[in-house]
Amino acid sequence: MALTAIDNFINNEFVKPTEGAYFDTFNPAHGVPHAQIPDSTKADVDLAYKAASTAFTTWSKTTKAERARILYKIADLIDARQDEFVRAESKDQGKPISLAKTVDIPRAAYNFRFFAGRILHSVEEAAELEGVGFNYSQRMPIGVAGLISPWNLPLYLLTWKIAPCIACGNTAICKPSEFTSLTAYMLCSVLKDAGLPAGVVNMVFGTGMKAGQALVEHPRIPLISFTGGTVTGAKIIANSAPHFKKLSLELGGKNANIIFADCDFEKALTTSLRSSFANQGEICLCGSRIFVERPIYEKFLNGLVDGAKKLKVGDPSAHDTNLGALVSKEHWEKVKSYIDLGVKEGGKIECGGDKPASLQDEFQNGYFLEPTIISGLTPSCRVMREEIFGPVVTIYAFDTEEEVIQITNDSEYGLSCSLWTENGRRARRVAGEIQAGTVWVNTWMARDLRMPFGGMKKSGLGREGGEHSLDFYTELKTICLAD
Ligand code: TXE
Repeated sequence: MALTAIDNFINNEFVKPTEGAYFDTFNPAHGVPHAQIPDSTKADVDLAYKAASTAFTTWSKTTKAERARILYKIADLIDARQDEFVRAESKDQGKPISLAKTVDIPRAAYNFRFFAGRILHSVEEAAELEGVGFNYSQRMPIGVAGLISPWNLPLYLLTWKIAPCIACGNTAICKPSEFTSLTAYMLCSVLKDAGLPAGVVNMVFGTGMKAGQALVEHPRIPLISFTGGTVTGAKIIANSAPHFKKLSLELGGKNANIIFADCDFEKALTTSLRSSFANQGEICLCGSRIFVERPIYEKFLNGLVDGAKKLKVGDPSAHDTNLGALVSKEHWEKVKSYIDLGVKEGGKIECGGDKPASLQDEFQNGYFLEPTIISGLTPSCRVMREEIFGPVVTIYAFDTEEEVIQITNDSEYGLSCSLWTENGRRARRVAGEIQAGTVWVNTWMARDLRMPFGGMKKSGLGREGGEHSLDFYTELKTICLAD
């Protein structure tokens, strides 16, 4: 089968990487190469920078109304090509097509629509300094932004960065994950067809070590928005430090899913199956540490195991598939090694633990893993502390509210948490104590893009969403006019 060859997108043109080198990416469901990705280097980032900095001089002066018009058009064109995007995302990442259709691609379009509207409705501060003058604040676009995105929600997370970046008048150089570049490549034509001027968004494909690092170390790129692993986040902080860059880092998580005995049991159970295994557990917001209040522990565990066993793992393009393939062979091995570690640490595999036995022949080399539930571990075990980022959850019985708050907060991470209780006072009390950027009560993954989003501790730096995205993608200044 011919491989899909993709090229960089600089100044609204598709161009080959300067060194002419490409590498293969794999179709995760079949375990075979399916696309060739430019192995871009610093020279390509420099070319993109030239285009983006030239475009900045005019784009930063374009009216908000005109920027919004183009962003709305981009959203409409993503919608118009939705099926194409859905199929490509599922094939490239391994995720079930139903998820790409209901979550990834609609949200990519909505990211543009949301920020198109957002910039039209912002009002800045003004204050009179009596007897002296009048102050007002003004937002300025900053310049060329480096946008580095991961492989788990490829187009969803990339557009979450591009939309506010260009809505605010900046220009961008994007570096999508080397594992999942296809939908970013397809987006380039959409941007051009929507009338986005040349150089406003440039796409440099390749690895983190070469293309990503060149963006981070570029002395004239003043802001970097990154979503990915915590270890990479630490490197980005160190490598960008000499240039005092503005950073927004959305990193890993080890999120608690707390089930109190007074919860709506069926709702908690059904949603916990989703928060454990959606996108094969490859969402930074998945609730991988399940804490259940002891009186309902056995019943909840049995329900969760029954539910997990019924989930259909396999062909990502089949409409009734619940879990597709993990993104890569290396990632499959990493996740599997945590399951093995769980056993060594004294855990009991309640279900799953390996490749499904029932895969059709064509998927035998794919990176599939059964939904896995591990019991019997204590909160100090590595499997209960480190991010696994796969279809693996631990389950643990707790006795008191104080105890569960303590074990939830005893983590290097602080991205999100779900808690399930019908007691409103308890919900507010516990939510107030949890160290996480987002706490969901009786739900999961409900996101209002107007609200702040980000992580505490090693889950990230900064907040994005609504006003907070505008804060990141603009410089805010005060102008004082004397009487
Ligand atoms: O992410 P990386 P990986 C977690 C998850 C996963 C782990 C590693 O635990 O197992 O991170 O995944 C680019 N300078 N999450 O290896 O490496 C890279 O090319 C600049 C959590 O895929 O962090 C890609 O575009 N850029 C998560 C992006 O960074 C660099 C989503 C993310 O890759 C770079 C994905 C460097 N030195 C993984 N090194 C989430 N929070 O949603 C890499 N990159």
